[in-house]
Amino acid sequence: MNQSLTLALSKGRIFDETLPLLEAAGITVADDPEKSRKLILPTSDTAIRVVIVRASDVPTYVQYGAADFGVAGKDVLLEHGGDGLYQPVDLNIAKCRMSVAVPAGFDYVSAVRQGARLRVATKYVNVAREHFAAKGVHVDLIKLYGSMELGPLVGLSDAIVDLVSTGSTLRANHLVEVEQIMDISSRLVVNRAALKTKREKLQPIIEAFERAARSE
Ligand code: PRT
Ligand code: MG
Repeated sequence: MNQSLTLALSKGRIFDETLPLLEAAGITVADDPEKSRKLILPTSDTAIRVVIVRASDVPTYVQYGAADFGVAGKDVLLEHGGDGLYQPVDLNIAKCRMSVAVPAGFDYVSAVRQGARLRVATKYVNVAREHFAAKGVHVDLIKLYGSMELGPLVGLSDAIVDLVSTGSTLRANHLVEVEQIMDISSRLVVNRAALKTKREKLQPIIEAFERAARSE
């Protein structure tokens, strides 16, 4: 039986913070994706390779079985929907929160109280739609793919929904966090079919990740 595995990771914080978990499972990756242009990285286990994809594409690769497993943020998984994915472990890495932010001086509370229709720029339209619907706030959602912080500065939107970790990006752009929607961390995602056909090879890795994540 073919028990070789492909792991989908994005470069940057997810790659960096997954390395120690891989090491806990006895797997090391020789290449640094920041330096190498390779998209397929071998590991110390000849049966395991890492593919480097965009953070928001990780669930898609795993869903279609192009990767057997991967690591993706809760933000990305909520937008993707999670079809075909088994999500066994919250890895507790790449932590941040998803928040509503507005320009300093914009009275968000009064705007909401008065039932104003807010223009909200975000990459996270599904989460944002649910959040504002649950609060009964009327919003026009404007889909962006990045640099949400610019939206209110150039009059594209009244508010943004974005990820915040240190808060320095908001501060640098004179925005203030007015609502925290949810805490975000990254999860291990596994292709549902691979979980059955490659269980022997996958299970020990899932368990090692679980133990390592718990002891963080
Ligand atoms: O950057 P790229 O467009 O290639 O893709 P990406 O932004 O989806 O990937 P990446 O690697 O930046 O993020 C991968 C995952 O890391 C996300 O899906 C989140 O789950 C998680 N994560 C954790 C974060 C942050 N912290 C974070 N701070 N993702 C993005 N940010 C950004 C945020 O969008 C904002 O622009 O950092 C900025 C805010 O940071 P502070 O520290 O200034 O508050
Ligand atoms: Mg980014």
